[in-house]
Amino acid sequence: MATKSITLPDIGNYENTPVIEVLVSPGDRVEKEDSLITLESDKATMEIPSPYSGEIKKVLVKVDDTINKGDLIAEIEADEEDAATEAPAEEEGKAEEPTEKAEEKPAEPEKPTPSAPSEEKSAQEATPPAEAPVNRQGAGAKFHASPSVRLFARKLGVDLANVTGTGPKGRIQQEDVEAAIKKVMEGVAKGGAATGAGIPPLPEIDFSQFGEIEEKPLSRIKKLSGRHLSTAWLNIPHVTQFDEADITELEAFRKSLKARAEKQGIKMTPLVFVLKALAHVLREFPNMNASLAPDGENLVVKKYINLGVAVDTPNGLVVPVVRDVDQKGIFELSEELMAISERARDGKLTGEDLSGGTFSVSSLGGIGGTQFTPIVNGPEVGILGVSKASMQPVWNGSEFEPRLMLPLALSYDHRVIDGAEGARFMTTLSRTLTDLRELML
Ligand code: CAO
Repeated sequence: MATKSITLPDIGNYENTPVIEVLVSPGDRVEKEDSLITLESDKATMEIPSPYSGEIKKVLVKVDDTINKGDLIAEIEADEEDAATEAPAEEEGKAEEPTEKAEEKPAEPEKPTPSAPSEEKSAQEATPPAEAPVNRQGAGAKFHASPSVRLFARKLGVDLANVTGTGPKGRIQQEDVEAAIKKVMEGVAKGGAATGAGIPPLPEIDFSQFGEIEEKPLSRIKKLSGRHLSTAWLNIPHVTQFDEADITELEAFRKSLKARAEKQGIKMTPLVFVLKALAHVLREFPNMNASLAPDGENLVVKKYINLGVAVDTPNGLVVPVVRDVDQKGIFELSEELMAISERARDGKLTGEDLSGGTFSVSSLGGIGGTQFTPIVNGPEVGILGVSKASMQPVWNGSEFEPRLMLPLALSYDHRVIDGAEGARFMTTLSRTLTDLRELML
C-alpha cells in the first residue's frame, strides 16, 4: 500500500479544461481504469480514468474547476501490486498505458488512457471513443455510457443511474436515454399515476416467465381513484397521528337508540357519531377544514363542513359527500349515510354527490384491523381513518377496567398542519367521542 498522487495526463491540445463531473469521493474504492472525473471542452467530453486500483484518499478537484496537464486530481492508497508500478503520467504528466495483468482486463477492450475527445457536433453523431465503467459517488451504481451519451443525458437532465442500457454488456446508448424520457413523458400524459415528476418508474417485468398469469382490466373507478391517490400521495407530505377513543359510553348510548332507529328503518352505526364529533372538532380547528391554495401561499378555510365518506363498492372506492354535518342530528346523518352508501354501491352517485367535501373519513371499522394509514383526499388537508373498536383493559388509576376502545388514525398535510396541532386535534376528537356532552359546549 502506498499513497499515490493522480495527475491529469496529456489529453491533447486542451488547456484550462472545465471539470463537469467528479465521480469519486474520499473512501471510494476504485479499480484501475475506473473514471475519476469528466472534463468537457467546447467540443468534447472525456473521462479521466484511475491509473491505479485502490482507495481514494483525497479528491483535489471539484466541479467547475479548470485543469491542465499535470494538475493534481486525487490521492489514492494504491493496492500493493499497483503501487509497485509507477504511473508514468505522475512522473511525466503523460498518459501511457499502465502495465496490468491480462486477467484484470475487462472483457471489452477499454483503454486506461483518458477517453479520446470525441469531436461532437451534435449528440447524434456519437462515436463512443472509450467506455469506462463509472463508479457513481454514493449511489454505487455502475453503468457503461460513452461521453457523448453522458453529454446527451446531462443536457436533458436524465440521471443515467435510472436508465437501462440495451447495448453490448448493458452499455447505455442514446436510444436508451430517449426511451427513458419517452416513458416518463407517457407517465405524465396519463396523469402521472405511475411515473412522472422525475420519479423512476417501477421495473417492467414479464411475470409469465415465472409461472401462469392472467391479466384483468382495472375498473374505471379503480383507474380514476388510483390516479387521484397517486397524485395526493406524491404531492402531499403526509403525517399520520394515531389515537384511541374510549367509546364505552357512546356505544351504550348508540344501543339505547337502536330500537328507535330501527323503527324508522335506520341503521345507526358508530360511524355517524364519529362524523358528528368530527364536525364539532373541525369548527375548533378550522385549518383542518381547509385547502392549500395552488400557489402554496394561502390557506383557503371553508366555513361549511362537508364530510367525504369512503365507500367500498364492487367496482372500487368512491367518496360521496355528506353535507353540513355540523347542522344535522344523528338520525338524519344515519339516514343520509345509508342512502348515499347504497347509491354508491349501485353506481348511482351524481357529480354533486361526489363534490364539495372539506375533510374525509375512511372507516374500516365494520371489517376489522387495528390501524391503517389513510391517504389525504387532496386538496383537502386531513383524513380520519377509523378501525374496529374492541374491548381493552384500561388502567383507571387503581385497577384495569374493560373499556371499548376505538382506534383512530389522522393523516394530514404537514405543509398546513404542525405535529402539535395534529395531536391536539386528535386529543380533542377522542375526548368528544368519549364524552358526547362535549358536543353541547
Ligand atoms: N368498530 C366496531 N364495529 C363497527 C365499527 C367500528 N369502528 N364501525 C362499524 N361497525 C359495525 C357496525 O355497527 C355494523 O354492525 P351491526 O351490523 O352489528 O350493526 C357493522 O360493523 C357494519 O357496519 P357498516 O360498515 O355497514 O356501516 P358503517 O356505517 O360503519 O360504514 C360505510 C358505512 C359506507 C363507510 C362502509 O360500509 C364502508 O364501505 N366501509 C369501507 C370504507 C373503505 O373501503 N375505506 C377504505 C378506503 S382506503 O382504501
